[in-house]
Amino acid sequence: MKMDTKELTKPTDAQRGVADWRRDFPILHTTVAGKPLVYLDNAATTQKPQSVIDAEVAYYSQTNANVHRGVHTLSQRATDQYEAARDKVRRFINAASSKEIVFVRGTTEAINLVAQSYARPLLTADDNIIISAMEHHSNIVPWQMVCAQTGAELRVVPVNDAGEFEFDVFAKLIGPGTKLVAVTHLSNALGSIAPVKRIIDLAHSHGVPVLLDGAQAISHIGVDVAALDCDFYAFSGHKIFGPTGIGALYGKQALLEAMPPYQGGGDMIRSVTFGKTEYNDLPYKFEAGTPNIAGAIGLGAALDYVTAIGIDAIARHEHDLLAYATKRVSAIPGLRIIGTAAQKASILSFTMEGIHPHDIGTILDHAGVAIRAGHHCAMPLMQRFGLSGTARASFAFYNTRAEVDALAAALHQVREMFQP
Ligand code: 7TS
Repeated sequence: MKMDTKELTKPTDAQRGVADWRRDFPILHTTVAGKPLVYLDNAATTQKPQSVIDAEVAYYSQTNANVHRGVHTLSQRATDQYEAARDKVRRFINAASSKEIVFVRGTTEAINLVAQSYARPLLTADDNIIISAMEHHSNIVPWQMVCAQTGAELRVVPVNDAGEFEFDVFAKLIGPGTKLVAVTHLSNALGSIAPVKRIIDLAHSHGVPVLLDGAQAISHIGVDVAALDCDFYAFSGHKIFGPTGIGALYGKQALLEAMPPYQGGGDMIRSVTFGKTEYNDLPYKFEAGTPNIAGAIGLGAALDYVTAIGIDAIARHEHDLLAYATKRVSAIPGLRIIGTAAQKASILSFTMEGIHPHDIGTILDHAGVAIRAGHHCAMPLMQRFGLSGTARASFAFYNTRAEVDALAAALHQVREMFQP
């Protein structure tokens, strides 16, 4: 995050490439309120490149059939494409086997699956689950539900004033009753990157598995589940330039093998009689019913797209953008950045003195600048900072310094409008 002023005015190689990347995204050339769209709400959902749109259209216009159940040509083709997409997910996160990749609706469903199939059968009233104070509601509520079902305790690792995971407190909270640690890899509200490798190593030294909520991290940080040695990793396709309604849960094979199915229905069985049902092999045991076939194929196309650019090039460009944006908005009187962790990516959350975040968001919309305002589905975190919400600009690799300038100019306008 530290760079001198000269660096901040010099275009980087990545910025020269960004013009090419932008051409791949039709929606980036649209206008809002008569102004060119400046899309800075990537943490909520990302835009889709033409190759992802084409993959879905091609599937529905040339292949559409159900998977795993037809001998006819289209069904076999659909099955091959769906399973090829699973293998793309496996490669993207470096999992050992495609049996470890379960297609789900998204991060939310992945976490609920682990809460109900892994945690619920294990937990007793003497046990606990550990999360952190910077979790999205998706990584809070499923654990509250399973704690209510079993009598287990939910323990919360605090964050410091910069929004950093307090590792020393974590080391004190983990103990013999801890059955799972579930933390976000990258906070959607602050941009803090959690010290996930240290968390996993310490948890494993206590024999405790770790789930990482990768909803945000997946499109900004290279994820290698083998190197991390995490036990579960959850992410959503729509946050990595893929379709909505599709995501993946990675789970270590031995853990998934031992877990009961999450839902019952077609595809997750090997044989059914009214007396007894035998479940299917991994990963189908966790994929009851007709899946989101087109979505999985679209996700595969999105991962191909990101791989072609390279997550390292993406991270470099976004690091530059975040540093530039941080500097530009810091010059605005009364603006306070929320989340100043040393390890940070892609997210700039802030408040402006005397101005409600929703007013900031509405005025920016009139300038064609899309940001999110509110609690970002992280109400406990907002309470930690004594706020009802923040305004949040969140970046993707297709954003530019010119767009950061548009954001800063619109924020200056906001300031002027609210000047007494
Ligand atoms: N976890 C994190 C860290 C997230 O940022 C989100 C979505 C989720 C889980 C849930 O993902 P889903 O795809 O299952 O809905 N975050 C946001 C956001 O920041 N603004 O809108 C959605």
